[in-house]
Amino acid sequence: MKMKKYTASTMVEAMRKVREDFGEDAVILSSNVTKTKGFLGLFRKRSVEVVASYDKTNAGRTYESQVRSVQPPVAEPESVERMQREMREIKQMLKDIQQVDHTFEKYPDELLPILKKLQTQGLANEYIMEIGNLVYSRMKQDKIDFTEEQQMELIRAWFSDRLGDIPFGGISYQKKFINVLGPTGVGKTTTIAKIAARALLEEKKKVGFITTDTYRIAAIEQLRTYANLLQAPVEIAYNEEDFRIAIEKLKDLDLIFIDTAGRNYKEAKFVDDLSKLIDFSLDMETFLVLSTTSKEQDMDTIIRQFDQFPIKKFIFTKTDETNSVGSIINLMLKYGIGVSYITDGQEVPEDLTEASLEKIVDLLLVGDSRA
Ligand SMILES: Nc1nc2c(ncn2[C@@H]2O[C@H](COP(=O)(O)OP(=O)(O)O)[C@@H](O)[C@H]2O)c(=O)[nH]1
Ligand SMILES: [Mg+2]
Repeated sequence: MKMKKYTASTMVEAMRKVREDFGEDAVILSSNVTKTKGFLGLFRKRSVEVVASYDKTNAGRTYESQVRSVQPPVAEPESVERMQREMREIKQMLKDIQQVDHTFEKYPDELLPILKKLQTQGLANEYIMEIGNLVYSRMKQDKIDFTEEQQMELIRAWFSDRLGDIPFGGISYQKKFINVLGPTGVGKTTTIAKIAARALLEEKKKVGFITTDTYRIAAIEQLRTYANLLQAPVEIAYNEEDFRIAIEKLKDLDLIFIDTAGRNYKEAKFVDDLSKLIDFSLDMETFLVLSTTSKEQDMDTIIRQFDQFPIKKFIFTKTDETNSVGSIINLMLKYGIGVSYITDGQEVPEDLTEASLEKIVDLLLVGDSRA
């Protein structure tokens, strides 16, 4: 097929040139009218550009039908819409493909369910990869596919290894004061009521409470209600002086639980107030209460805000309200701080479990710390 471009000042002239070369069998491939720039819109020149060819298969057809046959199809509004929609779909598909999670693609299929479960639980990817590498390398070494049970055994071994040096377990009963700190509404008051009830019922200890949470009447009443059930005394400390008097009053008890205010501890001022009010030099164990329903990043911020206090262990609450408890492991490994209790409900004292490595791992793998 021969092809040639013609330029002329009019279409008639352009077509005359085409016919000269190709005769009546010429095929017009495209035609275009352009205007050259003039001066103030005057003296503008028109220029016609025609691309024509000669194709034997079209020989004998009329000029008009040939022109029509090579014109690009006129896009109907409907088909423009369809094309736009298809373009959008293709773009979305490309995006989706780029976002496919390639994290676990190096592992065999039978490992994926457990790795994905750990990911859903919010365990940090670096730990999931360590676990994946461990199990996969053992599979390659033994040249077998591991059953779920065999995988679990290795995964538990990984946790024992990594969490082996971290302390677990409840109050020691070696210290007279038990102090709970933490943000608003995480379950501090409920949790000390649970721990105190256990100490009284199971260990036959004489218990009492001091509350420094004097910002809301309801908070004092809440603690009083629990204390009354246990027939335990409650002292209210509005300031440092009150706190000293309360200690004196309760000095004959075995265990004194200190409830603190739920304040927004992202503000450093509240952390300072706390350090003035409570005498941390006492014979005291201090626990930081965090709710597993919080975002890990927020928990992390709180932990750093409280780093001036001697946090012995964490207490993690509300595991009944979430399926992602990977943050417990992430934070323990990050700060090297262990867990004393986990709580999974509002019932006092039932919904409290003394933490151990096995129970935490059960909570993560089986979804139940009481398994
Ligand atoms: N679902 C659930 N709710 C809890 C748990 N612990 C405490 N709560 C509830 O959380 C709310 C706040 O508890 P509270 O002890 O007053 O928190 P505080 O402000 O930290 O003292 C109350 O409604 C408690 O009953 C738990 O483990 N699970
Ligand atoms: Mg409270």
